[in-house]
Amino acid sequence: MNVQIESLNNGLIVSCQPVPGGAMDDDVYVVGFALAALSAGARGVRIESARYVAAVRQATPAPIIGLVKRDLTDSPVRITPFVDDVFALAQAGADIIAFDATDRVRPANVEALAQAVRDAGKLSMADCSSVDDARRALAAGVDYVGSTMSGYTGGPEPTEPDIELVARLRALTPNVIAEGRIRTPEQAQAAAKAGAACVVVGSAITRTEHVTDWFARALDAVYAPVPVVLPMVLGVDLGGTKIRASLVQAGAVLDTVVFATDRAGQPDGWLRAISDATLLWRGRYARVGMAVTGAVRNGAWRAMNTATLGLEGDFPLQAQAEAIFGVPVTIANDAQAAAWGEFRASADPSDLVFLTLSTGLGGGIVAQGRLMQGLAGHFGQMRVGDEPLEATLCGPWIAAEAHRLGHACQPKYVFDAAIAGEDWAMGIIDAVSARFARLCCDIQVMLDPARIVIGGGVGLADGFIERVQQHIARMCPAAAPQLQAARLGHEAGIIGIADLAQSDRMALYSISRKSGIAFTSGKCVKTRG
Ligand code: ADP
Ligand code: BMX
Repeated sequence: MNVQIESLNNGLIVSCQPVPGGAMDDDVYVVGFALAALSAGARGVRIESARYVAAVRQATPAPIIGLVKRDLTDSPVRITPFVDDVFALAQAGADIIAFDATDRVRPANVEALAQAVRDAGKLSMADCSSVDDARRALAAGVDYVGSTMSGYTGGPEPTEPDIELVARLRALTPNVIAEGRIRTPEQAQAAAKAGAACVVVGSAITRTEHVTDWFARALDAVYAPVPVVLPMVLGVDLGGTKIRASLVQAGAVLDTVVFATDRAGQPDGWLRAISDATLLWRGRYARVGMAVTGAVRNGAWRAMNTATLGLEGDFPLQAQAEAIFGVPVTIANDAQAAAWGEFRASADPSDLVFLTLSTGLGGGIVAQGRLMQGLAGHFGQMRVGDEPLEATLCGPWIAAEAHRLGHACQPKYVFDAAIAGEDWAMGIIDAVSARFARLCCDIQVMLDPARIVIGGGVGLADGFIERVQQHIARMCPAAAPQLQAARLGHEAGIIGIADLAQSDRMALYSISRKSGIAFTSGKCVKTRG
């Protein structure tokens, strides 16, 4: 018999989703959590995967919200991305089928998923990140809208639930499910008062690793000696010209190697070269952070411009790096990592944009204390005619232009010649500075950051920022950005990615099963040969 739309109303739903690959990722625990929750007053359960839905369905007639989570390389959408997933969940016995309803690149659109749920004779729940998502989903005929995806479509995860979104969804429909970061009875009450028809609680009830982590951190703060000694991180900054690897602890660089990127090579070779160059540090670091030129999404890495680095297609960087280094690996775009490094290194909490002028032209944005991820900040990919902006705004263009004028030399010597007053070189540097100034002015009117921080081999070259400032003063006096050289210099990316890796505690769980290494609050213990 199909459940009625009212069956979940005015109640608690417990999401029983074990940490993937964790110790509780098994039928017996999922069914146990579901039955325990239902026996204590939950009105329904939210269950991931057709296998677990089928197992729970055998054990109880209570309403089940089913979903499937997938990590796709060509889409950030994770929750029930395919129409076939809908049918599998329906077949397994789900009453309500949840799917991601965000407006992102996706294999199946919201209309097709909503229709598939109807075809299967089930109710649908659209997991939304915003009011616009919900509006579109309701137009597609979904039964419930949830606040599930709020805070998960870019930037670091917030810690608080998005009660305001719940209230805004309630203005659209009474069928609102509050979900996401609800950890206390008081937060659940706030969601209900904001108008949620029912409230989903997950991690706080069924993710032992998360709850243990909250308590362990709280106790660490009391028991650990102050200052807390943070474990070392191997930070890597892989650019189109050079690779820098450093041992980093608490924001301080302890040791560094720098070597040329083999531009004719491929990712496996670059990873091997990094591993070889840092072999002596093995055993000293507990995590690895890799900042790489190119776009980073869901553990995969892809070049935006193969002229900057000749990487073809998607490369599963996180998994491959974890296999090589044997510790959890956090990955990010190089300029975004540098933006974060600069943000953390300064006491100023206002918004900043970081620009690296190097082999390519990269950028990162920190807004309201959050690093924007995905493609955000890829200013070098903005089009000028058919070409990306970075085609004429990067180190290799300076070298090519010098060559064209009969001076075969590296950008550094073009800068030296410009300082020495040679016309040909002054012309080149002036053209680059003017283009860069225009970009800074455009960024200022788009994002109005408190400062634009500049890094990269060319960005930090002698006299470059001063020349850019001269152009800005002429070009856009009313919207002149505040320019600063990166205070961390060429280490901004390394320090930024080390900090991101340091705080990426959840990465610990992702490889604990695969590697046979169990991690307990920063220490690591080998559990099998
Ligand atoms: P990556 O792109 O690998 O991160 P860099 O930030 O060092 O590496 O940028 C490389 C580009 O910067 C190259 O085109 C290089 O010639 C240029 N470059 C490096 N050092 C200088 C310098 N002191 N002055 C001008 N250009 C430089
Ligand atoms: C390119 C792009 C960005 C990167 C920027 C700076 C690729 C391979 N890279 O715009 O992701 O941030 O270059 O990279 O498409 P770098 O190598 O110059 O430091």
